Amino acid sequence: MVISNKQCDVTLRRMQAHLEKRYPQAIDLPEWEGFAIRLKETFPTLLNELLTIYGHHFDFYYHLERLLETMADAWLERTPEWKSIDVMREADPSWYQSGHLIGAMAYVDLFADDLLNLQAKIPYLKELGVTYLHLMPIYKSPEGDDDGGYAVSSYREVDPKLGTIEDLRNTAAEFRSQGISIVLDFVFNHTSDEHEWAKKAREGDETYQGYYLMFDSRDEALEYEVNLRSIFPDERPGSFTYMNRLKKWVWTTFHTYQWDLNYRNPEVFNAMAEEMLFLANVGVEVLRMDAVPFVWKQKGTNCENLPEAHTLIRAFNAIARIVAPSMVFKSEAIVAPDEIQKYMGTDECQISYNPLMMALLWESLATRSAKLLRHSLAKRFAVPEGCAWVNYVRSHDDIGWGFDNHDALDVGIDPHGHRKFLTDFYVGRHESSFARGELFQEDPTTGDARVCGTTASLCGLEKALAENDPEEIELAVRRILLIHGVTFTIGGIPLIYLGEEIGMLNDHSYREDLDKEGDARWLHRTPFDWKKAEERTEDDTLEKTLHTGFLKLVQMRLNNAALARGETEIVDPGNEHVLGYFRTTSEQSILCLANFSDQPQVVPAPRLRQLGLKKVLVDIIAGQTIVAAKQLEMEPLQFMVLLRQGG
Ligand code: OTU
Repeated sequence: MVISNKQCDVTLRRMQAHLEKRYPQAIDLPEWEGFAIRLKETFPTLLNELLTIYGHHFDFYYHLERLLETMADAWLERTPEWKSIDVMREADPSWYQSGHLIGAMAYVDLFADDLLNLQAKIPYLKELGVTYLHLMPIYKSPEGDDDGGYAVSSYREVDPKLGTIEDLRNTAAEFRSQGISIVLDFVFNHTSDEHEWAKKAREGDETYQGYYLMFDSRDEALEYEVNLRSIFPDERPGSFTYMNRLKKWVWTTFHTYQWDLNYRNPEVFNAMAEEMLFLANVGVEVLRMDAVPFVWKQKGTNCENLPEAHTLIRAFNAIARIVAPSMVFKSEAIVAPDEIQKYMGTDECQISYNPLMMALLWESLATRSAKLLRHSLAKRFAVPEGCAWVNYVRSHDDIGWGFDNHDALDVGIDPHGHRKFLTDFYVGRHESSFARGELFQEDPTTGDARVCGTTASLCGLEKALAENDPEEIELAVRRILLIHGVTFTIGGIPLIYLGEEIGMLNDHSYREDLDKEGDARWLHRTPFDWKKAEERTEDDTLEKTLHTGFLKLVQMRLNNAALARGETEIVDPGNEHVLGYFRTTSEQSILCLANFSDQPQVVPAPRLRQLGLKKVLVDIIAGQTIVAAKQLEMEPLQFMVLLRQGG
């Protein structure tokens, strides 16, 4: 539905008049003007997005009015400090691109026991240069199995084991004052089956049943299910769960206790907007939009990445820009490469995980070749204006081999066989493997499988230590630093999964825990080993080598404008084992080279010359001046950051 500018103005005036009448005291506030200006600017976008989805509802304007009340309420509750940060960010809306962000993620309980203790870990994080901290879901959730917190029972209550909502507010404020932005999840595709809404729905309340997607018969559910992909096939095939007391089939894309929300219902959108703004007011600066591809369902499609999913996110984004402009969205779309970037935009998600590069960094380590990585990045690394990648190698989730089939075919790789090879490689079933990972959700019908394990274990450290092989230990350490070398320098926000910097290994104890044993992702969700972290300060320890390597990457990023915010250009260094890219600003040009082979490699000098480089270069990683007369020699798994002498 399209609306004329005039109709839009009329609606805006109606809404403004409504708010002014409802909040007579607010319009006298000196800061009201700021809110009113943002409302005026962004209202047309918000209205059009909502009309696209809900325009056919007879009570559309009733819901719109309720939404604006929610927005005004949330803005009024926002603290003066956050309102001032809003003003600051409005003047510098792409602050997340400035290059100062260095990300880390952790489970509060595994890293620090609880929120209060987390504040005591600030010095450790600051030492590592962290300025962005993603706390894995800290919300109230069912006892026992709760999908690592992704089954949310209340967005306004903290898991009592971690603290209270007040503790969370204080923690966010403390981190903010120390220069660290807090990132929290907006798990908006589903709630847990213990959320108040779900409980009421189960008791037969039809209003709340309308919050979810429930079908009376298996056949009705099947009409959708025939086109759906099973996300956790090990747990249960398909996407529906039978509620025998209700005699209904509930849509549960993920686990049986995670009920998908029904966004066709405008009340659901409004209710979730309220929850989102509540989180904004707690002090969130980056909101991680969980499971974005799944939020809209349409019969006859696979119910992933539908245009309406984008419309919904843009509507949420417009609301955030009006009420809490200091908060930006991070998209979590672990989908086909063609789809990932569609979620990026200053009016949608300003930043996004980069799962393609993540998967291909592992692919390159396994094959010892940068062929597919280079080809895919050259095609797909560029992001829309005002957007940034979040570059990571591991997260709390599994690794899926999400490269594009055509990209693989372009470089002579059979995509299907290659995926199988990669899975075999990382679960240690392949003879050339250095990795110790585990299988996740092998789907016997499609043959798809994913992989779990910590960075260090997948890079070969676990195996090398077990075999007490110093050479292999050295190579494993190099692999860890090589792939992080890329995430820190290629452009975007690097994200450390805390523990990587000290080489934490897999934790097999999850198998003895009934709530976890079916989910191999717990293999790499290990309690942070503070004793091991202490070892970083002792000479000749592995921890020190790794940690120092990370500190070097942090320093390099902070000290080189081109690495922090230059343009990225992927180049062909004339050796298929080596990934090469320039980072360039008007003042500086840097060439990064990553050798994925565990053998020495050379980059031919003529190729370097062709790329405009001189014979003498400075590698700021090794701290060495290099003369590349005939060729540039690279050690096994070496990462180089090359500067020209004299700038
Ligand atoms: C996300 O992941 C979270 O990261 C997971 O930890 C949760 O279990 C899940 O949502 C449910 O909340 O399928 O294997 O494209 O790939 O949302 C992990 C997005 C997942 C999905 C992603 C999902």
